[in-house]
Amino acid sequence: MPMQMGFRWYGEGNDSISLSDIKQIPGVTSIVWALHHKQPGEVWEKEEIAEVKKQLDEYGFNMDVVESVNVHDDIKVGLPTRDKYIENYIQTIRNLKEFGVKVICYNFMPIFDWTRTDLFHPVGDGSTALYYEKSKIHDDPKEMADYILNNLNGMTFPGWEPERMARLDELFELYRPVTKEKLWENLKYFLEAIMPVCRECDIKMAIHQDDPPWDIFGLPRLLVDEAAIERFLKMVDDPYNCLTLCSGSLGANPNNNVADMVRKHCDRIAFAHIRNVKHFENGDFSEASHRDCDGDTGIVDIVKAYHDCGYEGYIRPDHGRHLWGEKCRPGYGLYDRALGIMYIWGIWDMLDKMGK
Ligand code: DNO
Repeated sequence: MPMQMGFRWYGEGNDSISLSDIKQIPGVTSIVWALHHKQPGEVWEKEEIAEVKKQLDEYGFNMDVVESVNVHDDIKVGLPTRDKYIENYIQTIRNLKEFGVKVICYNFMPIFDWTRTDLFHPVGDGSTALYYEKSKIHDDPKEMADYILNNLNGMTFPGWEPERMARLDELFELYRPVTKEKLWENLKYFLEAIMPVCRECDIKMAIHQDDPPWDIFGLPRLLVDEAAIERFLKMVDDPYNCLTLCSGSLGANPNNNVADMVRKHCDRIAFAHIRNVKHFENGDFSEASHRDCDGDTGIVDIVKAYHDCGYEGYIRPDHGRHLWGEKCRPGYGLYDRALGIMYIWGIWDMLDKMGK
């Protein structure tokens, strides 16, 4: 069995792309989905999941991968109320099991999910891409949150819930005592509490790395490099404690060698995000097409590493550029991600043919 190709979709009425569009991209079998109206900490009810299943069934897609079931801030901060939210998370896992879900992608980033300073930066060929300007991140987090919320083309974005962004002062206050070590402890507490249920339900928890992979606005970020990944996997050494290995997040730091990480941790990677990043000397970076030479991430080497280790897990193109005037959620247009899929298949099929 080859790797299983997925495509992230934000749901009926919540995405500019239809399932029928996605069906026409070669080799996509999984829709990477979520209940995007849910706040972190809420239980995902069976009736709500069943609704999505019905939509996916119509096109013959599976719903094996959820991205994301977001973790409530009280769990990350380690408040006494965390146990209640962990109970809810466990109930969600049990409900997802009923529908055959195999992998839950999540993150443990404080307050902000992925962070960019420009959502539509000109690439130079008429397309635009997500961009990170290092010097802008020392300023006001509120300004950045406002910029992101106002530039989502009228769409929502997980991790940037307006309800949470409206409470930024309160959230920063809440995280003030949370050192990096405390955050590691809280992550361990969370995982140890849910692992027995994951085993019982045969659902892998697959953590996404911090994007960008360094502290921002004074907030600690954990999953940033090989040493952190090693620590994470050993900390809770369980086959259900896995990675969503994101080449783009890790690749924002030129010292990270993602292909080496694939070779080293292949058996603990449940889900792969493939994305290319181009670095500038001053520390800024731009997202790039999946083509190897358009960025510095080493896409061919990474896909080859997955192929060499006989990867049978889920994979998806991560962000794409915005092409041909498409109006879409930043990073999540149809065209460039479809091109990315064909590039990944191209490498994979060639390696198959060569018997490598
Ligand atoms: C960015 C995504 C992340 C990812 C979450 C997982 O586009 O890869 O936002 O979904 O961090 O919880």
